[in-house]
Amino acid sequence: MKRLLSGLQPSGELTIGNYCGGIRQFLQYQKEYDSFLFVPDMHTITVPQANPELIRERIRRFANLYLACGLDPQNCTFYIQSEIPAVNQLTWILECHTYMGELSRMTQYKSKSEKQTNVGCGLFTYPVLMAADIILYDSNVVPVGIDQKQHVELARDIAVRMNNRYGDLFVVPEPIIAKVGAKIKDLQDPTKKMSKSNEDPMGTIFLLDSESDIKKKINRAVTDNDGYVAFDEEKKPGISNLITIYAALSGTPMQEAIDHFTGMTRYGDFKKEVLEVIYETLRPIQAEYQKLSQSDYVDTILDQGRDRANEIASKKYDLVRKAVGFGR
Ligand code: ATP
Ligand code: LTN
Repeated sequence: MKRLLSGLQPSGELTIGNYCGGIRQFLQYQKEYDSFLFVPDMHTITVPQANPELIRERIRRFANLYLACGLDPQNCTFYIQSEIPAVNQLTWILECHTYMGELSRMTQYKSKSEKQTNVGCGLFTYPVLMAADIILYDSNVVPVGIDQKQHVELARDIAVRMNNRYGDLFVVPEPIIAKVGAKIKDLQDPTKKMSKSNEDPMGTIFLLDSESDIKKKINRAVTDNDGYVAFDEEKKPGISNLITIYAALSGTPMQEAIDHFTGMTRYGDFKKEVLEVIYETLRPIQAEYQKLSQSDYVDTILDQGRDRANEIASKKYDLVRKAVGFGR
């Protein structure tokens, strides 16, 4: 069975952008593959984090939320990245086979480093850690939003390079990008990606937002003064984003969603339908989350996941270690 792997870093609270581009895709594919989902906690400290306790709380919240969203623990190896020592060990070897030029071209590095004064080396080498996450388990496919595609392509290049140099060590992974909802935009600035670490919470809908907050955010979502609904990402980015959210969350094909809304003249009515779909998606997730967060069920699942992941990861690392000439 082919292997699928993905992760969402606990650098903020999960958003409907994460759900559309990352989680939803994972759920769709989890039964067709030997699926691995993990919480990349080590990626979180690539930018300064004020409070270690908050990271720990989020790791737990993320894990419970994945389960609440429908991650099937019977079908999926679910673990926390920092509990797998081989990922660090492999990262070092891969760093020595990755070029400065390659990492300098990563657009996420460029945009995130611009926002800081003292940029940590980890932000620069982050894509190598991500490559290690992927190729350590011989992952065939990696479902991600469009912003992570470049990183998965780098993982491919590194895998090919290592294979050419040392023989067939790794499976060469492929990204899977959602057809609809691969880049949900910020509600206040629909030219920008909706992101869990944006400063303005009005632009972002979080999976655990209350219905009254969601209503406020959708009602205040930036549109335009044209007075008609149509899909045009250049000229009507706000409206187009809301149509995309509707299509992605309801599972309606994009063209059908566009036809359904095109020509409506009352933005209030249009937004009401979008709002309903968001409520319908989040209600069962939030209810399940409340139940899960009152129990320790997640720990049992994460313990099992850690054990299986470690077994696979340590074997692979051992092969790589020998191939590069380490040890006696
Ligand atoms: P950060 O702000 O910390 O960079 P983020 O919200 O952009 O976080 P990531 O942790 O980088 O999210 O991404 C987790 C997954 O969710 C990735 O697969 C990513 O491509 C996807 N994703 C993130 N934001 C969106 C979005 N707005 N639309 C669609 N997919 C998204
Ligand atoms: N960098 C990713 C999270 C991530 C990931 C991975 C995703 C870390 N390692 C391996 C897929 C496969 C992000 O979403 N910010």
